[in-house]
Amino acid sequence: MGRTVLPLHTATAIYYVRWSGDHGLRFPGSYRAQLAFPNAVVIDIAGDGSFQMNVQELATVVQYNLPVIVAILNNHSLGMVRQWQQFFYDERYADTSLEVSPDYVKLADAYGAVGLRATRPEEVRPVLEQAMRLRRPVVIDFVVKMMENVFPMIPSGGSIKDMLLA
Ligand SMILES: Cc1ncc(C[n+]2csc(CCOP(=O)(O)OP(=O)(O)O)c2C)c(N)n1
Ligand SMILES: [Mg+2]
Repeated sequence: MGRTVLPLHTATAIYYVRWSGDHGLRFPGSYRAQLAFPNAVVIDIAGDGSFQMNVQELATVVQYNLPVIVAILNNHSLGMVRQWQQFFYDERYADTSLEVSPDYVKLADAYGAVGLRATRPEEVRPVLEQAMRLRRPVVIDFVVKMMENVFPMIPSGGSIKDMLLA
């Protein structure tokens, strides 16, 4: 299950974060949080791969008009696994490319949600502000580079002293 970043009792802002559990669970988790705290700003910070696991739940958020914001960090890749292949498997990439992906703005629109996109750093803040003002189900496609890596990481089987920082 996704992990909330802020303690739930604050209930003004709830974020579900990337890599915090099984693929696909954060989106349903985030709209349940929204149901429990209707006035909170709920943001599901999702990988593109993870979001695609339960994308059909867009129908639920639209049906119940839950103003959840899905912020997709779209690297067109199962990035964590790709990063593992890069560092520990001699760049032998297998089954981690999501080069063929849906257009998330059109997909949101097709479900009756709002689709927004940011492709440059200076667009991040305005697009988030726009999403928060709408109080409707929103999907934001934050387009990032496929080969951008996430640190720190600990190689599998390693301990905290083996942590890679860059
Ligand atoms: C149901 C399930 N299957 C497989 C995994 C293993 N797994 C962890 S991260 C990851 C890739 C994540 O891809 P994406 O959601 O696009 O996030 P990114 O790493 O690219 O930011 C996978 C397959 C998982 N966590 N849950
Ligand atoms: Mg990804």
